[in-house]
Amino acid sequence: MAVKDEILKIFEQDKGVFYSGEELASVLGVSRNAVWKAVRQLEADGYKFDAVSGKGYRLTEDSDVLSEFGIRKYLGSYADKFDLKIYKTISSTNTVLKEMAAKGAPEGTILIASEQTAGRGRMNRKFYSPTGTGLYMSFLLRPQMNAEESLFITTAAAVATARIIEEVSGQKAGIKWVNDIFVNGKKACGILTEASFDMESGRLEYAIPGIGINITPPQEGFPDEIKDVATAVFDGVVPPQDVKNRIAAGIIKYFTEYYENLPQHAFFDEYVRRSVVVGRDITVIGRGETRPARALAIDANCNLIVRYEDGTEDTLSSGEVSIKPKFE
Ligand code: BT5
Repeated sequence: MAVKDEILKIFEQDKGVFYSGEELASVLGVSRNAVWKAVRQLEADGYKFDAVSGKGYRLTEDSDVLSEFGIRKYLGSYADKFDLKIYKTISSTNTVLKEMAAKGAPEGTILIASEQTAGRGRMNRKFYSPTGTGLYMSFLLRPQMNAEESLFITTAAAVATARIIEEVSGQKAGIKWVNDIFVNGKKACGILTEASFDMESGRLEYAIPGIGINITPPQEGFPDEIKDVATAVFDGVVPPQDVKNRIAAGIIKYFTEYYENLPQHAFFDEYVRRSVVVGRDITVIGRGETRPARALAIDANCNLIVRYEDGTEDTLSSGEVSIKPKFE
């Protein structure tokens, strides 16, 4: 492990506690100059330190930088199950993880980034992923299940994400069928699950749910194309300490609880309860047309049941159509 990482581990374990350069140098068996250099590198990565003469350095309580140790700290007994890879910037956590999956990376590999230069939504739409204000993460799963059951991976990820957003922010987190998390009537998070199937057996080779969350608004505001639909979990509110690591860890924990017992669909009731579309007027987009409808219910397969203006009813599966709530 690099000196920088070892030092970070010590500081993360005891945020707020002072360590002198001498102490760190002797614990790690390196020179004081190496410690000083490592602290400078960490500062360049965005960590904030207080340096007090006679006491040494401490990581300030409000240092909010994504890090492996920062996340592991909240994972408890789950920590050993995962291989966490943290990036300051990446093209797309889904794209890179797909490449790793094709080369045999194991289940439990998780990529987490502070910025994506080519973040993707469904159907190759863009997912705006600016630096420093969001959290972008993807899980590699290799479940023994067929295509139908794998659709619940997205649902489970949506409920896990909504739960932790609500827990850390105190804001109601709704789910817009099928994969968006809404806060205050706007989209604060999107989820894209991609999968690969074995042609012969029809079984899943891997599935990669990718989750993108706007934690705070970008400094320059959201771009024009999405400013009317996008929001951040903390908009006009100061986020609590260490919020990115807490949210990342919370998603990992809650999602894993659901994923390990996926056939039980323990997330289902909460998925329905959090729906922001059931009972509302929507527009159904797909199958070559756009039709006004009313969302009636979500069935046990997480399909959306709608009634069109002519009174006919339809069962929509996420693969076929998307919807636009009238309040968007
Ligand atoms: C999604 O697609 O919302 C899925 C987004 C998944 C992003 C994660 S981040 C980690 C992983 N790596 C990736 O490359 N992707 C995943 P969709 O339902 O198709 O919505 C896309 C639409 O959302 C766009 O056309 C915009 O209208 C809107 N949008 C784009 N960026 C947004 C943002 N940051 N916040 C809110 N809305 C956004």
